[in-house]
Amino acid sequence: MPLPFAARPTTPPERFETPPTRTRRRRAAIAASTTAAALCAGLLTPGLAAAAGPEDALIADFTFDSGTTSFTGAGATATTRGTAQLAPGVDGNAAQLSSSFWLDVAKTDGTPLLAGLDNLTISYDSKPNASGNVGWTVFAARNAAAQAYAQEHYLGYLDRTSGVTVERYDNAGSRNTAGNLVSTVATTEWKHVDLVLSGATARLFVDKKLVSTNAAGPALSQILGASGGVLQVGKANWGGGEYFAGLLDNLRIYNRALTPSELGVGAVASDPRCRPEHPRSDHG
Ligand SMILES: [Ca+2]
Repeated sequence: MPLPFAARPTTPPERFETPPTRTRRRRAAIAASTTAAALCAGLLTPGLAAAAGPEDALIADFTFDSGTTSFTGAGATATTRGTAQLAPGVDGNAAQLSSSFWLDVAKTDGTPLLAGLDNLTISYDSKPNASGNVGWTVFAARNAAAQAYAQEHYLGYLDRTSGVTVERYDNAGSRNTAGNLVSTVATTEWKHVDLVLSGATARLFVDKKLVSTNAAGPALSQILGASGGVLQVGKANWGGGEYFAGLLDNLRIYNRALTPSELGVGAVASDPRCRPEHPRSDHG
């Protein structure tokens, strides 16, 4: 909603009419560093932050509201495997995933979506089936080959009505579970799940509440390797395939770690970038 004229700031936020150049970004960085306190105040007050927002960081955006053979959004394409099944979702349609409908995701030009990324945010809404659901909503692996025990190389979710586990594996000879995240928040209803990766650190939010933090996982680029690997929705490559059974909607992937404020999470004051020793640096 627009603010009344009198309430608008006297110095309007810098807005880019065209994609910002490196020089313009540097200028913005300098401006940002001199007004870190103001920007952090903005983070604490939704609607006042003027910096590039989460939408600028989107690299995949699937609403499942149109399409059947494939779904597109934010430069990514999810290609249907099996036969697409859609059902009423959080907004419009949701993907009704199962062993007969899952998705391969890549950039629209066919190249791996997650290549080279260590900072990432994955968000979605899910409503798993209460039974017959292994839980693999999102599965990013080094390649499409079947996984081998104690040699796993993937980041994958096990999303069930009993809770959510995120496995981060880059194993070589033993199963190291030190980087995993576990939520035991049980629900049979729709829930919103955000996973924020910052290198070795991962934070898992369910319904905008932090449920698990783990600072000891392998970075995503280490898991996926130089090629960038594969990204699947609804299927993991264990044996002949293990699947998610249930509804998935609003799958969005961002190429940086969104802040608590951007996630709509309350505990903004804990954002380390709002501490004096960590001026904001995401403009450069
Ligand atoms: Ca939808």
